[in-house]
Amino acid sequence: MRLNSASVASTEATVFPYDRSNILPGIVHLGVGAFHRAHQAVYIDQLLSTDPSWGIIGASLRRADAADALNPQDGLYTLAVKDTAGAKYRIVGSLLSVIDASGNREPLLERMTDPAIRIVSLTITEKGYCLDPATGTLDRRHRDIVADLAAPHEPRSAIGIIVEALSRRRQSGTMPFTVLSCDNLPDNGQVTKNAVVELANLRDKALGNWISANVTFPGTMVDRIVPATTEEDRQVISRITGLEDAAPVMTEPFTQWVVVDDFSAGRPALETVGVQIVNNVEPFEKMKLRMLNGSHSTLAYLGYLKGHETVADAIADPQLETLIHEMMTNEIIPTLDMPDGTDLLAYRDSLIERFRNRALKHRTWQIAMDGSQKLPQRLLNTIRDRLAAGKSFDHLAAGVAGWMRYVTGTDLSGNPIDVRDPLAEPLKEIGRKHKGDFVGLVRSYVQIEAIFGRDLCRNQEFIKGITAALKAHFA
Ligand code: CS2
Repeated sequence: MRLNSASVASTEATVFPYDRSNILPGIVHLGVGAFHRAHQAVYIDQLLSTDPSWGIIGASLRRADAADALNPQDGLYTLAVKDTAGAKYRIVGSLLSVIDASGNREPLLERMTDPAIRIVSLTITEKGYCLDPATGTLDRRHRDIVADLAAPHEPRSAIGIIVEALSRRRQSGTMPFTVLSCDNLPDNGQVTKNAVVELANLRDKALGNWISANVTFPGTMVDRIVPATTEEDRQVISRITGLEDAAPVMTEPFTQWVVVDDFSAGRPALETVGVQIVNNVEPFEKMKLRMLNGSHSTLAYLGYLKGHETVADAIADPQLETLIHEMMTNEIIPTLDMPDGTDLLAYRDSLIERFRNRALKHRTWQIAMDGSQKLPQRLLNTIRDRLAAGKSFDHLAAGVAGWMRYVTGTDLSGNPIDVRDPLAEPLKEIGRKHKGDFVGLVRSYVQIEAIFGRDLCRNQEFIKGITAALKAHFA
């Protein structure tokens, strides 16, 4: 039997504790992938019994699969929380439906102009923002942005969709929604604001000014490890709950959401369900991106190349464990400036424990994706700080060297790697050209300004460090 509003009564799993017929939509969420369903949607699920006005309407922008899987289930899905001690299953009810906007944006735009919608949140991954990764500003030459300027009422990019929806709200005299980025970008609120205002300005200065003055973009730090769901997970979860679920998600017990309190159109009482509401999210964001994501990417590239399929396998490799431990302790922590009371050594230890979670099959290949978009905030900015302080960065350099070796597109035995990255082709081309020549490889890669900026390509200390790491790990 398929999971849906009628069948849910028969499951053994824990079920959302409210009457769904009372729930009203208050949030539109762009990008209803596994991360959103295991993070924000779960926090909202926990508060709907006290405030039913914040139901979520999801939207998928690129593919129809989320809508196809979730709508026949009335938006319901199973959340499986797993660690080595066991698993807990819960049916989440906060996602009311999913708009398939992959072909036609109009139904989504109409929903976004509904005054009941007071928050538009996003998990569209780094590349979804159409930024220059090195500077974090809108890439005006991005083909989706070019298309959005040519046809602003039929936007392609998420940024274009937000601008168009805000423009319609302005025209109809409807108060704007808050734009809530939940992606792993440094300064995600401000970066999203800059991109939205810049695109709006290119359309119409008055619109840009209005957005700038009236729309808020709270910064957030989001954290929960959520591997992609596999067919096997789907089968196991359906068997356990007794209901066939085409869109379950699997995650770890840990979850964290830190949000700046800046919602112009009101917000749910997030603090009642464990969200940390702060005035300044920047230190938390930096801590998480550098410590967790920086380690994750390093484990992904070096781990993949050493033949480790999952993060748990990679961290069980004593050499990699030592590298990650030392990288965090000696090279990352000294670059962080945290509010009093933050114990960074305890944070480090908890991250290593989370990486060890064998119940999650988090593939190194999955994390290795889109490295060109991730490297600056995860590793390169930390290296910049180390260089400026005249300090060593050997372990961080190993992560960058791992990325360079990985994106050549051939593994250490000469087999092809399925590199998924917006820059995959040029990256592999450079790899082919400089096969076996580490010096040439580094010199060519660092010229990619979108990743390395204008500074690192000229920094001899940096180039020397990365070349030495490539030799040390791969010669
Ligand atoms: C991972 C993140 O796929 C990746 O790049 O590093 O998705 C990571 O699992 C989350 O940021 C954890 O909060």
